[in-house]
Amino acid sequence: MSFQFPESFLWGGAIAANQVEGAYLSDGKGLSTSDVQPKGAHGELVDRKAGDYNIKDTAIDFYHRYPEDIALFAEMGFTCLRLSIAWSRIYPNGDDLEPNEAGLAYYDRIFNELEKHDITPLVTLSHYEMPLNLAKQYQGWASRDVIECFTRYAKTVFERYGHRVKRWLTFNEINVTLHEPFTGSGLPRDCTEQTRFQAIHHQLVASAKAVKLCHDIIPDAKIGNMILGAMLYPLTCHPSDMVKTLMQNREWLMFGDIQARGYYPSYMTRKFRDMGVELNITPEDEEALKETIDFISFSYYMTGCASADPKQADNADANMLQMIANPYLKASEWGWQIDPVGLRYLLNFLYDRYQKPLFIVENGLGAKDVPNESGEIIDDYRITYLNDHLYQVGEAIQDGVEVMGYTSWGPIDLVSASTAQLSKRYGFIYVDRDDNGEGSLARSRKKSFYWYQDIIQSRGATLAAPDQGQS
Ligand code: BGP
Repeated sequence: MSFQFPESFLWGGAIAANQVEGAYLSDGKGLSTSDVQPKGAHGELVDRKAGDYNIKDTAIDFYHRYPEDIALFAEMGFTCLRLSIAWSRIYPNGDDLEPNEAGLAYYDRIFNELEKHDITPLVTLSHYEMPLNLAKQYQGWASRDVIECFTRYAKTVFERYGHRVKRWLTFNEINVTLHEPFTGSGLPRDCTEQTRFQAIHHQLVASAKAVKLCHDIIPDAKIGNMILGAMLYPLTCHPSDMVKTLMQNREWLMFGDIQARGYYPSYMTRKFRDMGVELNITPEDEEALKETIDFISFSYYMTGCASADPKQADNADANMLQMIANPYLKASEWGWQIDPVGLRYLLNFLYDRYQKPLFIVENGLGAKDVPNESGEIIDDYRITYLNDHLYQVGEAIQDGVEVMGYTSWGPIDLVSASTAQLSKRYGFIYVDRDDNGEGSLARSRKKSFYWYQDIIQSRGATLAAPDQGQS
């Protein structure tokens, strides 16, 4: 690609506290909802008992090894690291009135380290976890009281880190409550639609209030939302498939529509009526929602199809949800359909819809990596995946889309959110640890490490034109 990405484009990777840190009870941290999901978001919930096992208790021990890991990110040339703060490190029970100083001090150390390497932090306030106490005592986001707990937490971290953290996101994949209500909102899986949408409403109000706090406390910061980009194409060009696709895409678009425009879109009136959902929206909520985000961020792993034909069942795994498989696409080992061109499509689509800057804050390939006889990981499949997606980002920029940056998911191997496997590896950096927790935790560079280093250094000029399949 002769095209170079703009100089201001941020290059890096994305991690989440509960998938890398470990140290799940250190320095006063409280239990989080992630701590009771030892098999990941798709698995069962457990009560924590002394001595029981959750791979995330240690994860990849980023809590202690962050200087080495951040140095490796810097070696690749990262200008940005997306990370999350574990809410339960700062407010162990969620409803505490005073923050936990040891938790705050930990993230000071992380930001010091990033500063040392000139890496811009992009911080998610809540990435698939909340203090467990809030889920147990308040029914998670079903309770309006949680809005205040969250805004207290957001205010604390904005005040503490605002002088050095200028890029923020509110909730990771805020639409996930539709698919995994416990992971998204601390709600049981069998909650009613009424409860689910009321919880989502509370979360949207909390998000908007955090945006306002951020604007007031850190006027030179930018804060975005974060959506699981679940783009569907019509399975056929039958008009009924078109309408079905429109309706299904609105399920995830609703979140961005509210966060970017400041009010519920009119199409939700009929949807709520059809579902029998009556939301309690106060005049204060309506006022709060008016504070809109500065940019849109999203994760992108796959696309799928929608069909009005009831015989067409969802047959492809797609992150936290399921979709109808697209016959033109191949899938990853975990069944997620790989669609680089869809990323160009989605970037254009979202920019047309919102006219706000976009940030791709997750994209990557989960794969089983097997070291060769010399102990090296030759992960050409990952290089191809990332190359082809980044190539399409370049195309979208040339289409006129304003793209702030790209943080690949899991620049270092980490614990999978959906299945809690470490063998589902995304990293440029290999971590010696298996699904049973065996291994030295030593880090090593994969072939993709050097590839990404080169891409960042050339600002995308060395991306290869996709040579087969889609272009
Ligand atoms: C997104 C989550 C991440 C991450 C990623 C990959 O949904 O925001 O936390 O884990 O997907 O998913 P998985 O880890 O299940 O492979």
